[in-house]
Amino acid sequence: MMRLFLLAMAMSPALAQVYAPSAGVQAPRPTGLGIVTSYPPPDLPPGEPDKYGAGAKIPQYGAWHYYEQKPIPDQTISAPNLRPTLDPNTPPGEREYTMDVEYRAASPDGFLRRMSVINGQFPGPIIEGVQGDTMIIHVNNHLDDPTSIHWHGIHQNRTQYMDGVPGFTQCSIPPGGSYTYRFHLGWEKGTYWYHAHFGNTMADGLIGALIVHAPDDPLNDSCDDDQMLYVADHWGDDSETIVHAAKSPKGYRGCAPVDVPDSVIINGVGQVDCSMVQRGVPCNTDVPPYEVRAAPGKRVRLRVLHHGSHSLIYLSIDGHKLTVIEADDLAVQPFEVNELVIAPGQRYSIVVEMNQASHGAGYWIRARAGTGCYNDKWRVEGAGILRYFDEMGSEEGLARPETSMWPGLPDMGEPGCRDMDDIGYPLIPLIPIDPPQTADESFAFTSSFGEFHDPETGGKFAGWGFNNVSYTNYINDPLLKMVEDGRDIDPSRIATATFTGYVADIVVNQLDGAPHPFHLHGRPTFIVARGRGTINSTEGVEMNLVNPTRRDTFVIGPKSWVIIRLPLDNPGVWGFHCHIGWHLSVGKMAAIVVKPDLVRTIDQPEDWAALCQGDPGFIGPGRRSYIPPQGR
Ligand SMILES: *[C@@H]1O[C@H](CO)[C@@H](O)[C@H](O)[C@H]1NC(C)=O
Ligand SMILES: *[C@@H]1O[C@H](CO)[C@@H](O)[C@H](O)[C@H]1NC(C)=O
Ligand SMILES: *[C@@H]1O[C@H](CO)[C@@H](O)[C@H](O)[C@H]1NC(C)=O
Ligand SMILES: *[C@@H]1O[C@H](CO)[C@@H](O)[C@H](O)[C@H]1NC(C)=O
Ligand SMILES: [Cu+2]
Repeated sequence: MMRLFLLAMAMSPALAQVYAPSAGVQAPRPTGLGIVTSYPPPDLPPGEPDKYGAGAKIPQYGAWHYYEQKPIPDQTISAPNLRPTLDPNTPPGEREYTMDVEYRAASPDGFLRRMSVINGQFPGPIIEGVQGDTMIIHVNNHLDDPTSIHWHGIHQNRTQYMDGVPGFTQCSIPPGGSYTYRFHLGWEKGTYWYHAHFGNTMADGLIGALIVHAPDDPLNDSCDDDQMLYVADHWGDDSETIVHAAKSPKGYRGCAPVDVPDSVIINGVGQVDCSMVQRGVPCNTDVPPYEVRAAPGKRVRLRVLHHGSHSLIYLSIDGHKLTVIEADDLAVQPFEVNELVIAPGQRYSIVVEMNQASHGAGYWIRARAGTGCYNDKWRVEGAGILRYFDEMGSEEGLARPETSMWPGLPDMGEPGCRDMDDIGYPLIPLIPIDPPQTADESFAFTSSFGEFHDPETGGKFAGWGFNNVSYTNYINDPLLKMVEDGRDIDPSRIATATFTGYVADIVVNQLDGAPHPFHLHGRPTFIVARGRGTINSTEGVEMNLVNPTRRDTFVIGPKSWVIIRLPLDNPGVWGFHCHIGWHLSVGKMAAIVVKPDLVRTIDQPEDWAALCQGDPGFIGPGRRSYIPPQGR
């Protein structure tokens, strides 16, 4: 506790310095493209600077690093809608959306860059449906790179070819191409999201919420106001640049894991320290923090969605307890916390009571990147403002808050860097469901950073994977097609578990000293056991088989393990991967094949097959796509 308190104290001056109160915050959404401060490039070191890592520098790593920036488009981003609006009692039917995927100029945290966004918005538009709907979503790719959209948490029951993972369940949508996703909402309800699944291009802005409403949603009338609260760690460099650098022997900014972000953004807005960013790029030192506005006296539901690429984010609002009511899409027995920890891919709904002040008052929203989980040298913190705001009230005199942080959760050491249900908040489902009491199959995954063997070249390289295999993405020969054709999945291509029974237990031993969030495609899973160290067998392990928590994305802490119990009621070839986008895009992915015989009975639409025109031997994003393995 003492240590926590010191941590909070230590951070306050930094906040004060960056967000010194200024007169009259303009509340409508900042674009980040206002006042621009540009630093001239400093003298380059002798010789040609290596644009992928060597020579150039960034101060955190004791050096400046330079990366070639993508050309800045003329058009800028526009304001997204942040409130779901669809009535849960709408009769189900066909619900149609169009997504234009294109480049836009943006400075989410002040640093000007090219982003890839949907319909000109960042975060992207909220896609909404009601239970029983058929979603029809047309995606038009105006980028110079391939893309695909994954519907995170949606089951894709009998439509696994619509899961949106290139090299897995489809071939990517080429530049200039279009594809229509069509899928049914079965028993899904709650907060989901969508994102690009090509490389880590979701980090360039291809993300948004997907909300499924239902008339019998236990959370349907718990609040007076329902708003998105997107949080993410953010980088000024383009994802392709970062992944390319991460795969080089030097790593990105001299570091293979791409860990410390430039900033943390809230609803797409943040404040980078412009004195620390790459020189020669316009940087706005005066992006106002994002303001979440709600009327005094109201109960506000904030749907927190972490769409970032690495850090756990520790979220708190000064002076306001957070009542957690939903974890991923799961309604949970409500509980109160000062601070919440959320990993990339996860969602939480929190209820905030606007009972502390009257119109005009502001409180800091803090989003601390859990950099202590992998590097305790410095901190990156994002800030937003919770503003008490009457609709009829005045815009005058809205000052920066002067509130201070309350004791939060530890972001390092024990019990830090772990999931909520691993630090004493069990996330008990509101509607109890016991998992099947026995499993008829089991499989174990071990995952770690380490040395991998390249079956093609015989070389060795450092990276991530499962069971000693770093995923090689034959992007034009998707795994689903292989299973359909009755071909075996080459074990040197990806670690694969194949299940033909009714229920499987999956053990995951996570050997790294830092936490990783794991996402299972296809359906939520029961988390029946967790522990420290490694386990070799499920025998004798005590499992929670009475209403355990169930979700689609869970963190496994440093050097720890998890057992998930998976009902095999959804035939398909499902991705199981680290949701740290920088790890996913360099091979930390496994495949779970459920009932291959049934997979073969499901036909894909013709336009699906039409996407697969490229060379089946071509390797897409994944560990060995661009740079041959380095002998290290
Ligand atoms: C919410 O769901 C309950 C049943 O769970 C139902 O009685 C109620 O009418 C619903 N409220 C709304 C606003 O749809
Ligand atoms: C893979 O296996 C080799 C040989 O058994 C071993 O040296 C290496 O450390 C393993 N790599 C990982 C990441 O487990
Ligand atoms: C479990 O496996 C690890 C690594 O393979 C091994 O070192 C350890 O001895 C095993 N433990 C048991 C109890 O079998
Ligand atoms: C898939 O559909 C089957 C048959 O309707 C159903 O029993 C099962 O629960 C569904 N599974 C998922 C994960 O939605
Ligand atoms: Cu990871």
